[in-house]
Amino acid sequence: MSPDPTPNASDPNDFPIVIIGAGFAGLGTAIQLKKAGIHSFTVFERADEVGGTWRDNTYPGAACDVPSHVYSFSFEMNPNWTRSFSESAEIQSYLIHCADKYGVRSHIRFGTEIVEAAFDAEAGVWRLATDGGETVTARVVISGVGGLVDPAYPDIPGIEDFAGELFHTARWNHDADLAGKDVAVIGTGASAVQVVPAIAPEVGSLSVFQRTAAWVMPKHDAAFSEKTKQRFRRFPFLQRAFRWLLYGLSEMMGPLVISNSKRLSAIGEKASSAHLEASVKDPELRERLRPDFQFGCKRILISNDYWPAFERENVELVTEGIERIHEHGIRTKDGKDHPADAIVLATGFALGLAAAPFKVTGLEGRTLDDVWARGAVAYKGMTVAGFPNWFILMGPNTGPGHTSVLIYTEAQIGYALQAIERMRTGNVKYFDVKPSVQAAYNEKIQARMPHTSWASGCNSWYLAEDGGNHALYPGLAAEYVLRARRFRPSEYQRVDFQPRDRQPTGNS
Ligand code: N01
Repeated sequence: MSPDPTPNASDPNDFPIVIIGAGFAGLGTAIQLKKAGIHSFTVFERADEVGGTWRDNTYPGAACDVPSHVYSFSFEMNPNWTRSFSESAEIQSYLIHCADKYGVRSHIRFGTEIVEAAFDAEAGVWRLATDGGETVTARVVISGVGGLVDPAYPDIPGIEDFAGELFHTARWNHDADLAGKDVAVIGTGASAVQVVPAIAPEVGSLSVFQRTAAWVMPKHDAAFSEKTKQRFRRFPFLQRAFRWLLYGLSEMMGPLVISNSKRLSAIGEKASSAHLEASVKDPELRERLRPDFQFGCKRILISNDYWPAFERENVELVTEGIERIHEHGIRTKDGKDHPADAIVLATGFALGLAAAPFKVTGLEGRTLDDVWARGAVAYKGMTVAGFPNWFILMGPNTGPGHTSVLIYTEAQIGYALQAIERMRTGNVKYFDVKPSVQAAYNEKIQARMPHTSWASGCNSWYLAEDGGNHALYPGLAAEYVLRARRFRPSEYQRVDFQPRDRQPTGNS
C-alpha cells in the first residue's frame, strides 16, 4: 500500500493527527479535538471496541476503586451511575456512550495496531506503520496506549505444565466454569482483592497465594437511589459539586498516601488495622494478612469483602512461597501440594510506560527505547526531547496514587490541544521540548521521590529495576494540573516551515 501523502504545510485543515488507543485517554482526546473543530484525526485501536482497561478487565468483581463521579470525564458527567464505585461493565458502557454521543467512532480504525513510528524532520511529520503494512502520516501523534495494559505473566517454573485452565485477570476466560472447582489465585493486589471475594462463594475451594500482604481500607460504596439520580439529572450543578467534593476529599488523602512520613502513615495504618480487626476474627489469620511495610508504599486497596473472604470454609490463604506449578496444581516451598483445576493469575501488568510501546524513532535516528534505557522520562510526563510533536498521555511520572487518573489525563489533553492549535494556525513545523527544560523538570521530580512513601522500602510496580520511580507523580493532582495548564512555546525548540516547504505536495 502506498504511504499517505505529505500534508500541505500551508493548509491548517491538512493537519493529520494520529491518536493511539481508544481508552479513556484516546477517546477524551478525540472528543476534545472534535469540540475544538478539528476533525483531521484518526484513532488507531488494536482491539475491536473502545474502552481499554474497561473493555479488557471483565473478571468477576472488576470495578473501579475510584468513585465514578470523579472517575469520568468532567465534560460528560453521568447522573446515572448506579453506585459510588461502578463495576467494569458500567464504565465500559459509559465509554461506549461517550464515543457514540460525540460521534468519534467514525474516526476510529479498529483492529489496527501501530507497530512502528519514525519522525521525518524534513517534512515535519511522523510516519507510522500499522500491523497491516500500511504507512500513515501525522503531523502530531498522541499516544494514549495506557500504562497498565499487557498482563504480566509470572515466571514460575512449570507454569506451562499445568493441565487445567490458567488465565490472567485481565484476560478472563468466561468459558471456564469455575463452579465447584478447586481454584488458585496468585497475587494479592488491586485485581485480586476484587476477584477473590467475587468467586469465593461459587468455587469449590480457593487457595490465594500471597507474596506480600496489602493495606486494605474500607470501601464506602452504596447504590444511588432513583431519587438521587433524578436530582443529578435535574440539577447538574449538584452533580458537579459532588464531583468537586469527591475530588477534594481524595486530594486531602494525598499526603497520607504520598509522603514518607511515619506520623501520617500511622494514621492510614491505624485505620486499615481497625478494618482488619473488624473483618477477620481469627487472630492468627489476621497476622498473616497484616502488611509489614509502610502505608502508601504500595497501592492502597479498598474492599469490605476481601479480608472476610478468608474466613470462609473454602478459602485458604497461602503465604508459603511458590516452588513450582505442576500438571495438577501448585507446590509451595514447604513441599505442600495445592491441587487446582484452574489458576487465576492476578499478577498485574507489564508497566507500559517504562518502555516505548513499539519502536519510536525521533530526531537523529534515536529511538525512545534508547533514550529511556535508564528509565522513562518526559517533560511533564508528556513530551520527550528529540521526539517532536509526540504527546504521551499518562506518561512517565504522571500516575496518581490517591485520586482519579482522569484529572491528570484531561490536563494533558488540554496541553496537547494548545500545542496543536499553535502548530495548525502558525507556521510551526514542529515543537521539540528543550533537553535542558526536560532535565530540570525531571531533576525536581526525582529529588522529591526519596521523600515519598513509595521509596520507603517495599517492592511495587511503581519502582523500576534500579529502584527509581518513573511511574507516579510525587504531588497532588492540583499541582500537576497547574503545571500542565499552559503550553509554553519558549520551553520548546520551534522549527518553522520555510518557503520551500510550502510548495504544493500533490495532496488533494
Ligand atoms: O497487580 P499488582 P494488580 N509469585 O501488580 C503478585 C490498577 N488496578 O492487577 O506484591 C507470586 O498490584 C504480587 O506480589 P508482590 C491499579 O493501578 C486498578 O492487582 O509483588 N506472586 C501482587 O500481589 C493497580 O495498582 C483497579 O509481592 C506474584 C500481585 O501479584 C494496578 O492496576 C483494579 C508473582 C500483583 O499485584 C495493578 O493491580 C485493578 C509471582 N511470581 C487494578 N508476580 C481499579 O479498581 C506477581 N505477584 C481502578
